[in-house]
Amino acid sequence: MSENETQRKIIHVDMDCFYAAIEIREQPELAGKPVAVGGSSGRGVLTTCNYEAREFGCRSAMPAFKARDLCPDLILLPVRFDLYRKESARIRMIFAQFTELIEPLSLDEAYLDVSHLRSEASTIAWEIRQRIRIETGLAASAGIAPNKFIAKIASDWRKPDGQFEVREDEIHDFLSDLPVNKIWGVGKRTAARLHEAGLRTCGEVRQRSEVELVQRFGKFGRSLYRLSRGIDERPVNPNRERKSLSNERTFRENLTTVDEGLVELEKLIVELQEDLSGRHEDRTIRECVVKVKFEDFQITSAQRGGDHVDAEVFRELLVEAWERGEGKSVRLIGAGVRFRPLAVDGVEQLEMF
Ligand code: TTP
Ligand code: MG
Repeated sequence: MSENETQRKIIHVDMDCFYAAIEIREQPELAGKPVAVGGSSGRGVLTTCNYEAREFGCRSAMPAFKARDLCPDLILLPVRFDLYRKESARIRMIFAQFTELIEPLSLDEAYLDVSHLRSEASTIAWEIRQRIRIETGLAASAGIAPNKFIAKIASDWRKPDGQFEVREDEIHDFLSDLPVNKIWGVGKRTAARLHEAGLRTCGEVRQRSEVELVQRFGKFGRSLYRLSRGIDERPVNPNRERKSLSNERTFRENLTTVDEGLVELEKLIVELQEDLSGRHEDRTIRECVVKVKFEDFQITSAQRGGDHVDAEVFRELLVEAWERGEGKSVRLIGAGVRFRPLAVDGVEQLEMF
């Protein structure tokens, strides 16, 4: 970094076992016991569990029956999203007392840019966590670093109820042994491809040239090259909120019949459901969308209002989009959902407190 470039101070705050912590605060007699939230509705998986339950091996996204096998005394509570949204809004109001540059990632997580403040970033992080504890009774952890990528990883380092700072000159060592699946943008599928290429840690990725990474991983190779060196210039973007979630696939050979398309669509729906059950259960679906790209690169999409992933609706949308091609073959199919905005009810409800 050149001397006239000021170093950024980014904090990533992540609440500890968020839904479970709120439920335990509401029912203090549960403190110290293994508690999980979820399981009763939907596909019967935990949204989260407290650290007592984690000692038994219980985890987010685990089927409830399996969690009960691991921990027979587990107390399993129903999900109360309205309550969690309210708490999330309170926490965001606390962030706003420190900086306007807040980028929420989910109900319990946000990036804060505090570069413009005079105090040490770690002191600010500590104060934010104190305020959260005093005003909500909940524990938060924080990561402090010169960029978003490192700050987010660092917030996991001293969980629960802790914080960890990585300074510019510590980034290299911090990343050396970091598993590739922690790299921003690397999901299960990319991680598998990295493993196939013999790349398990950021340190190993660093040993490959940018050219090689781009050859193997396309455009994402360039990100890999940079992120594995801890270079991440993404700004903290206060208006960013995920508006949609989708999966798409480009086929090696174009598909010529809609029946082939429907087979591929089924796989995309399964992936979409997997992704949704991971991190987006707090979001309300507004619309289902199917995208089709034809042999001549013309793109069309068909959508319909709905509040869940309904396979039948997706199939109808695919047929609708497909027919617009009037016999053209298909290069790509995508399936996704659009969400309702998150923040609105949160901020407005806060007036009640
Ligand atoms: P996380 O921050 O991933 O988890 P957590 O806050 O429960 O625990 P940690 O102390 O490790 O941060 O997610 C925040 C909330 O999002 C979590 O309380 C419940 C919800 N969630 C799901 O609904 N499904 C999931 O698979 C995950 C990971 C989280
Ligand atoms: Mg959390």
